[in-house]
Amino acid sequence: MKKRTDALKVLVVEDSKVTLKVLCNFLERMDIKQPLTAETGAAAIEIYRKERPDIIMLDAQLPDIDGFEIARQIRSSEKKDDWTAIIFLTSMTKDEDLARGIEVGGDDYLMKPISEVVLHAKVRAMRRLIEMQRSLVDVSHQLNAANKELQRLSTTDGLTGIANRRMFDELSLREWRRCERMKKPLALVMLDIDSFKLFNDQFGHQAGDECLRAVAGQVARAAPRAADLAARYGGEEFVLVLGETDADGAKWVAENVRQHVAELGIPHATPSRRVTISCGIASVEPKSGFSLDVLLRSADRALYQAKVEGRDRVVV
Ligand code: GH3
Ligand code: MG
Ligand code: MG
Ligand code: MG
Ligand code: MG
Repeated sequence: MKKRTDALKVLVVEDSKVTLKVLCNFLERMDIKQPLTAETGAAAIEIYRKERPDIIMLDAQLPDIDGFEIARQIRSSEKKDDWTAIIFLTSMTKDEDLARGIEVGGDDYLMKPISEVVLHAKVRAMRRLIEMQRSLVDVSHQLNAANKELQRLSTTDGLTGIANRRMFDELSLREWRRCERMKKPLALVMLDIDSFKLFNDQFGHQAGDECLRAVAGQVARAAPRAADLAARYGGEEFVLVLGETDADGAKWVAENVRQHVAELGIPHATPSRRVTISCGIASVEPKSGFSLDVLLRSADRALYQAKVEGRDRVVV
């Protein structure tokens, strides 16, 4: 990306060697060192592609491609944030020629012979526009970066770094619809840390936060496919969205997470002496009469059942 203070790169396109020399001398006397030059339309387009000059001084009448056509080609090939100032230099003096020059994408239209004073003034005016355009591009890049960061912040859980509830709401619905189209089952796994209130009471809130981060890491490991999602559902509860997965597949995944969490070996004041999780599973092939909400409630009921049955287990 060009910086606002970068020197101007100017391309002069002119088939008369004498005029070309004069124009280059004018430019050099206003501190535009070694302007690029082209004596044909084909050469002009090639240099434009390679060098992306800030300004093109463009003779309208050239031996091969005419200047208006060159301007049209440049304008149609410019990408977003790309802009080259085009100043026509021509001996065509009719108002209609000027209008056509602007119409095809020219920014200014000067009639020959051109005085050094006028050329310098016009380049200065164009420099002002170029600097404005560069600042706009800067601002738009900053806005894009800020937007991306906002997007990340609004979809990520600050404590654990995994997706938050909002992201879950959005992506689970998308996945539900995708599975509906594919006629494949969608599974939800609700995971909840066992006796976590006691953990906080015993070891403090900060240790509780550490524990949440460690468990979140194991939950995230269980969602490696693009269609999977691991999210913090709230408090010490997590959820896995597993596309194209039936209850057996989800059970296998949940069993793995349950074991990995136990293997973290985080000490706890429970009978098992370590932090464990309980999981509830529900899976269904999305169709009318069912909804994501129903599936979620069903997974929640299974989780409640896992708690009732003694915790540290998976219930479908
Ligand atoms: P159960 O086995 O039935 O799930 O019991 P529990 O104690 O885990 O469940 P309960 O809902 O009674 O308590 C959840 C606890 O999780 C209470 C709350 O303080 C704690 N908690 C929720 N969010 C956070 C957090 O961000 N950090 C910490 N340290 N604790 C949290
Ligand atoms: Mg000419
Ligand atoms: Mg609870
Ligand atoms: Mg709990
Ligand atoms: Mg809970």
